[in-house]
Parts: sequence; C-alpha cells; structure tokens
Amino acid sequence: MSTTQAPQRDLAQLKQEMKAYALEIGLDLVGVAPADPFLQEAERLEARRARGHGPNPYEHPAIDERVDPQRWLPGARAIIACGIAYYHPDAPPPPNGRAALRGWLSRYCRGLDYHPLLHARLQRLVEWLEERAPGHRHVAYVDTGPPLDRAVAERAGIGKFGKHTNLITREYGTWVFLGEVVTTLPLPPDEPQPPACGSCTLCIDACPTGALTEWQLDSNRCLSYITQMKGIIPAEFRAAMGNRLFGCDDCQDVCPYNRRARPSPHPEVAPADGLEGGEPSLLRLMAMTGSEFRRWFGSTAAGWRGKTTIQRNAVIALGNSGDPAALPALVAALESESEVIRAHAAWALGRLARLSPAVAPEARAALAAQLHREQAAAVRLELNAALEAVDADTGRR
Ligand code: B12
Ligand code: SF4
Ligand code: SF4
Repeated sequence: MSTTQAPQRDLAQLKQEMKAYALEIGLDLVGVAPADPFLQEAERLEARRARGHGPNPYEHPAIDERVDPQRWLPGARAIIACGIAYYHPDAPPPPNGRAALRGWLSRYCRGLDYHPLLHARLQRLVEWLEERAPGHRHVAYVDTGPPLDRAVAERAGIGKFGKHTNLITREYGTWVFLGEVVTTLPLPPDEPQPPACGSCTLCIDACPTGALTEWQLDSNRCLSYITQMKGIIPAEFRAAMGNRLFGCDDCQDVCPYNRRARPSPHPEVAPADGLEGGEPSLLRLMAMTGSEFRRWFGSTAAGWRGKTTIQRNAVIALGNSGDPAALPALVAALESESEVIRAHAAWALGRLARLSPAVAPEARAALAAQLHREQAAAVRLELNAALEAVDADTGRR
C-alpha cells in the first residue's frame, strides 16, 4: 500500500495489523497518540524546575525538546506507545521466615535490562513499518531520549497517571516498561483513559522520604534516585533506605491498582540467576568479586552504576538490619580500598550499635582503631560522627 496519501480506512487497517504484530513480538500494550506538542507537560516541567524538583540527572535536560515531537522526528504525525509487563510475584518466604540479612532489589531491575530488551522489540516494529509503509520514517526511543515516556503512553490510552507519578495500566498495573516509535505515518489515535486515584493518598502516605505530593515527585528525595547516586549518600536518607539495594517500589506496592495486576508473561524479566529472587544475602554481596558482580548484575538495570554502588547500599542495609551478625562484615568494610565503602561502614557501625546495644563496645573499638589510621577527610568525618553517636547512646543508657 502507498501510505503517503492513504485513505483513513487503510490506515485504520494498518494500525490493527501493527497492533497484532506488536503483541506477537512481545510488546504487551500498544496505543497510538497524535504527534501534537505536549503543551500542558511543558508547563508542568517548567513549574517543577521552578520548585527545584528537577531536572533529574537521568532525564533529558532541554524542556523545549522534550515536549515537541517534531524534534524527535521531523515530520512526525503519530507516536506508537508500547509497554512490556515485568511483574513476577515474589518467591514465597522460606518455612523459617526471611533472614534479616537480606537486601532488596526493586522489581524493575531484577531481570534483563529493559533498555536493550524493549529497544530491540521496538526496532522490529520499525522494520515492520518500513516494509508496510515505504516512503515513511520511524524512530524508536526507550527511556533515555527526549520523549516523556509516561505522557506519551497516557495520550495513547495505554494507561493513566497516578498520584505517585507512575503510569497505571488496566492489565498490568504500574509494572510496565515504556517506550515509543515516532512515525511520519498519520495513524489514527486511540482514546486516553479517564483519570485515576480519586481521594486515595496511599502512595503519598507510604513514601519513606516524603518525596511525593499529588502527581508530583521531588526526585532529589526519591530513594530510587538516591540508591542509584554515586559517592556519599546524604545522612538524612540512610536510615530510610532500609535494605534497598537499588530502586524503590513502596509507592507502587501500596497502590490499589496493582492488587489485580497480571503477572508478566516474559521469563526474561524474572529475577536473574545469582540474585536470589531479588533479595540477595547481604553478606554474600559484601564478599562478591568483580566477576561475580558482572555475572549476577551485568545483564540487569541494577548493574550500570557498578559494584561499589551495590556494596555501599549493602553496607547501609547491614547497619539498618540491627542484626549482631552484621558486625564482622562491617568491621572488615572499614578497611575497604574504597573511601565510599569505608565512609558508609563507619555510619553503619554507629547505626548497628544503636539498634543492637550489645555490639556497641566492639563497634566503638573498631571505629576508634580506624580513626587512628584513616587519612581520607570524608571518612574521618563519618568516623567521628559515628563515635559521637555511640558515646551519646552509651551515656544515655
Ligand atoms: C528521570 C527518571 C526517573 C527519576 C525521576 C522520576 C520522576 N518522576 O520524574 C528517578 C530516578 C527518581 C526515577 C524513579 C523511578 N522510575 Co524513572 N524515569 C525517569 C525518566 C528517564 C524521565 C522521567 C521524567 O521525565 N521526569 C520528569 C517528570 C516531571 O515527568 P513525568 O515523569 O513524565 O511526570 C509527569 C507527571 O508528573 C505529570 N503530572 C504533573 N502534574 C500532574 C497533575 C495531574 C493532575 C496529572 C494527571 C499528571 C501530572 O506530568 C509530568 C510530565 O509528563 C523516565 C523515562 C522517560 N524518558 O520518560 C523513567 C521512567 C519514568 N521511570 C520508570 C520507572 C519504572 C521508575 C521507578 C518505578 C523505578 C524504581 N522502582 O525504583 C521509579 C518511580 C519513582 C516515581 N514515583 O516516579 C518508568 C515508569 C513506568 C511507569 N509505569 O510509569 C519510566 C517511564 C522508564 C521506562 N521507559 O519505562 N525515574
Ligand atoms: S519510589 Fe520510593 S522514595 Fe520514590 S516516591 Fe516512590 S515510595 Fe517515595
Ligand atoms: S496509591 Fe492511591 S493515590 Fe497513589 S496512585 Fe495508587 S490509587 Fe492513586
């Protein structure tokens, strides 16, 4: 078919065939949006910037590019929004309950990294379109380009925004990865869905750092961002991190729309081998070698920040565990080659001593011995703060 001037009914037919093909290649949700400018989003992004809540370092910084589909593909007429479902129910706890010394990986980063996975499927859709609609151009985006993936998906009718700012779909709740194909084909659009939430505020109430207000996220306070940042984690967030190793799902876990979410049909996004169902042993992570890190985390979306980031978060989780069995690993971490690990080990020993006073004398001795030999100013600061906290607690008891 020549589609440069194709009648509406041919385009409607092509759209139906395109949707059937998308499902066949493992795209679970697909909808079409017109490629009009995202004017309301432009206002929202400006307002967010004025509040100091963005841009987040992981998002495309230029607002004018983000809201104009003509900058994503000159001549764009439609945007095909797609989603891949990724929810795999948690493994049942062992008969003697879950051990305290376990970390926790957000569900989005337990299986195969969605960036190449979704991009490869969108690329197949591009090739299909090239064959069916010669003379047209198409380009695929996942996550890292200028498009606002959630706003595109909302306009294409595959879901609606929740107050937690995630896109909620009827079939899979919020557990979907999003991407799009922008095309010069004027495919007829789908209908957006009615708004969500009503008077519910469960996600806002559940957020451990107060990062959420209605439909707004302060990304600087979001644990998803904080667990992924490099270097020293600001002290105010360390206790709130709990046992999180990468990402945070609390606002999604409490969302009523997720209660009936269908599980993902894709085994490739189930927890990777070596990740113990997404709740790996913290002691095992502390002893992990470089090649083990690459084997366990390399194919997931939790691998890109490197081994030190995961081990730093494991150190914080050991401190937050309050389990005396964490002590030897934390004392050993005080002598790590990495300044970042040593700094957080100091904090974690102070935290462990507070939660488990029986280990306070040993923790104090280890902190004092390290202070004696430590050269790095940032670590000395943490050692002094931890010693002060332990002494203040001991004084109070
Ligand atoms: C930067 C980024 C982050 C940052 C900042 C997140 C944020 N909310 O801004 C951090 C690192 C914190 C993050 C965290 C997460 N992210 Co992220 N992230 C992105 C990225 C790359 C850009 C997001 C962005 O542009 N933010 C700027 C904000 C303002 O835009 P927005 O998110 O579209 O927000 C809209 C709403 O706020 C809405 N809005 C504002 N006011 C109002 C008022 C009303 C009434 C309504 C209805 C709407 C509304 O309009 C805004 C503009 O469209 C996108 C991929 C992409 N290119 O879009 C993934 C993306 C949003 N992330 C994703 C995921 C999975 C996550 C996490 C769940 C991961 C995790 N488990 O740890 C968390 C969720 C945290 C949360 N509650 O949002 C998915 C979302 C899938 C989904 N179903 O929604 C995306 C789409 C990646 C993908 N391609 O699949 N992320
Ligand atoms: S991901 Fe966690 S920290 Fe971020 S908004 Fe949701 S509940 Fe809050
Ligand atoms: S938890 Fe409640 S308020 Fe938050 S997104 Fe879900 S329905 Fe909306």
